[in-house]
Amino acid sequence: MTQLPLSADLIAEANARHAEALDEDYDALGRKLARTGIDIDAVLGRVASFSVAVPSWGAGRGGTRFAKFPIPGEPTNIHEKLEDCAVINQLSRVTPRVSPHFPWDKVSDFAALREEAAALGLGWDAVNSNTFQDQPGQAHTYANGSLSAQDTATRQQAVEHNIECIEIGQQLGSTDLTVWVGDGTNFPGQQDFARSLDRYLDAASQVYAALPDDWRMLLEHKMFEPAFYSTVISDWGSSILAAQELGPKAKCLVDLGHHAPNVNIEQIVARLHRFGKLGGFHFNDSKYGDDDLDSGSINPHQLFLVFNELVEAELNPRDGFNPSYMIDQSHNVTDPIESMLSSAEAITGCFAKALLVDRDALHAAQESNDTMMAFQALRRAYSIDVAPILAKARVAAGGAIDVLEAYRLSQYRARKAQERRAVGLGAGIV
Ligand code: PSV
Ligand code: MN
Repeated sequence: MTQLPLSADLIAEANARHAEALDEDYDALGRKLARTGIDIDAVLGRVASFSVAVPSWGAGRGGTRFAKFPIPGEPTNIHEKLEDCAVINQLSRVTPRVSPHFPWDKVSDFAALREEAAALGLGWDAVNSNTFQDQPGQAHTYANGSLSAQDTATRQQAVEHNIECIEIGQQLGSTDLTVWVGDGTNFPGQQDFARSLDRYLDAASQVYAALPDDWRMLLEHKMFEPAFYSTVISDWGSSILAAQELGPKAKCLVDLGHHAPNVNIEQIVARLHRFGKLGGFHFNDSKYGDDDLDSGSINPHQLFLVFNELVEAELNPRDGFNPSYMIDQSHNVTDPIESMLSSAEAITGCFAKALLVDRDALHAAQESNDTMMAFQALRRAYSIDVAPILAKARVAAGGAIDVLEAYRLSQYRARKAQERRAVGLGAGIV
């Protein structure tokens, strides 16, 4: 029996106030799209089956290296985080899976945790290992690296932690392990570039060997932070080379914030797909670096162009194309539930716009070197307001027409502020 956190009546009452306007907007958009041969109900069907996972750690207020400003009612453990994720999914109906991070989300009984999530209408996405931080009582420090560390015992510890994550994931019903290491250097000469990569590959292959048959290992690259001179898996090139060396179950995961400024991320998506190595996506946005700002808040056009490539990839699948989509943001100044509701809408909206691209027109213009018409094929789709399609999909699944309005009406956070213990001050993480 699922027991969702918010009152269904409250959502229905809020929806009732917007239903007539939504029908009008949807019908008007349907007529507009029909003029170009697009069946709005077919697009609605595609949008209804789209989903993106939310990160357990995104349910808390993140922070920067300098500070964290907790809010009353913030979750303090995985149980409370699950409850918040259930709110996001109940309203948006597009985030039915949670991606856990270990050891942050460790509990003594994972079978019970799986049931707890199911009762909230949630499943599990990729499990994330953490060898970028030391834990209390840990035998070997990751200060000088983890999977690439010079010290054999440290590497072994990192391998064992990743294998433990796989075992936990099996109990939860996950099929992906996402591996991001903070390994790298802050000084020229600090480490030998080739030898540290060799050590990483050797250790990663031990983790790979422990993957069950139907599992994937998603390698997440990042060019800087916490290491600021070099990182071991710095870019999509290092990532795909490592994934190719490890084997078919190893794929690359693209986090939108993990690139040099102005890098053409949509082209990276196309390249990774071309070689059957695109395994997953972490959505966020940035202005300067790995800012972990809300998806689509700074550069929504880039998000659209990424989805344009993802839809192209879907139409030309290679190696069972099935990328894992996840939000990976840090919410420093907003209620994380509101940020993830807003981001889920931005992400789904870009997917919907990408579906509206007239692919025949785009491809014909590309083939005839008609630059302007190729660009216009994208521009036309990008400029369409797809909000009525998104809202219709949500309502049909029991969600809210206006997700933020319904969330605020529910007073969920204020209620949680009465029930939950306060989060302490300190520096942020993520
Ligand atoms: C690293 O910056 C990252 O994007 C990885 O996905 C981590 O697992 C996540 O942030 C949380 O710290
Ligand atoms: Mn990430």
